[in-house]
Amino acid sequence: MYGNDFNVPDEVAGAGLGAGAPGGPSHLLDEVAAAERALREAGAARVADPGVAADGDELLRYFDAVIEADQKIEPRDWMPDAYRQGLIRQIAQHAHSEIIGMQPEGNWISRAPSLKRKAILLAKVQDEAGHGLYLYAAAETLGVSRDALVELLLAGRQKYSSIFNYPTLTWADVGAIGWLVDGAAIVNQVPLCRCSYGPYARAMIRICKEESFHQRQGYEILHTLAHGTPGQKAMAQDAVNRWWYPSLAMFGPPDADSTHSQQSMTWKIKRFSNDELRQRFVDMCVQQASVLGLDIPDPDLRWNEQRQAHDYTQPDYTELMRVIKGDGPCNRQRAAHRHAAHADGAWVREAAAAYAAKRNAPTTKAAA
Ligand code: BYC
Repeated sequence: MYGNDFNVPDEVAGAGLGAGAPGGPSHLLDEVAAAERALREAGAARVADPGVAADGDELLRYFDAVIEADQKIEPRDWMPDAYRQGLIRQIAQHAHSEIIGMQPEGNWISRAPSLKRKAILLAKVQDEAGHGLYLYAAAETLGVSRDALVELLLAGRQKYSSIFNYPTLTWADVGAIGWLVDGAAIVNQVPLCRCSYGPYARAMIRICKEESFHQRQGYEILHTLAHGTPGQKAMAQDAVNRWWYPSLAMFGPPDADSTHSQQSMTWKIKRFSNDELRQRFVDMCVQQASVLGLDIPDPDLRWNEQRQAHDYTQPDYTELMRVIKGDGPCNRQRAAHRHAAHADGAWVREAAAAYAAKRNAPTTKAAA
């Protein structure tokens, strides 16, 4: 079991965070493990290569056959330019999200309520930096440099997830981010472990294993607060009230307005639509919230027997678009902080480059 630093009460296990419970991280980790096995098997069984002399049509047929057979496209393989550019777009946005995503929680490292909480949060935020690095590395296999992607982020020409443009006002927000934001991230990212592009799929397997720990730490913070004083419980509820709809919006616009979903699903980059994943997330959270003793702030949330899923209120997609375009509560603050951190880190990049150059320089033999 990943990231379990406290004894999971029986009712929590039953609510989806315990081993194998449907929709919970352990269950999702089973999906990650299955994706990892499938990835190895796909590597061992390649569709017959058309050879170096193949022309455009043959190459496209080969590409389509690899996707059809659920095998992986690797950096050495020919791929349509739109597939390459689409992947660069998504992987870069994903990497930027991990890096910008360090800010809201980083805000609480120096104010965590105990040394243990501080150590856990520090490790978690550090993990997010690691995820960013795996993803930039995956993007680099498509022929774009990490420096170029970082420049595009700094210039505001590439996006990052809308969710990180909301403020963390109290310690309970750290719990709500772990439970809801990392929970949404897991639901969205587990299917990406089966993405048709090998380097992205491999990065996602490692990321999902770590995200499962992140969700648990958030859930445990909220569980503790919700079972503490009335003031602590109110603080936890307030955080859930503020993070619920932005978390639903993380899955993107509704399917009818999603520009990339159809092509992305044909190419098996995305495996499920935005709305399908959003529904899966809602269904997962309902039972977990009841164990926490916290309410999901949606008066219209109810089980629909016919659909075998919960009906729920959609997030405000006009707000999502506004936040994506740069007008969320914290967009300017996040961009300013990233610019400052990038400038502050210039000497580290220079020192690392100088050290690498020195190590790579041909050694000159000392004169006899
Ligand atoms: N925020 O056609 P659509 C984390 C954009 S990191 C901003 O449906 P697609 C974590 C979309 O990019 C979580 N932009 O797009 C880190 C597109 O714009 P462009 C990040 C959004 O790609 C630290 C346009 O709207 N996760 O969990 O098919 C600490 C139309 O959308 C958003 C990932 O990046 C949004 N919420 O589907 C804690 C996962 N939604 O590019 C936690 C990988 C949509 O045409 N990415 N847009 O200018 C994906 O799965 C997909 O890219 C999305 C969107 C589901 C996000």
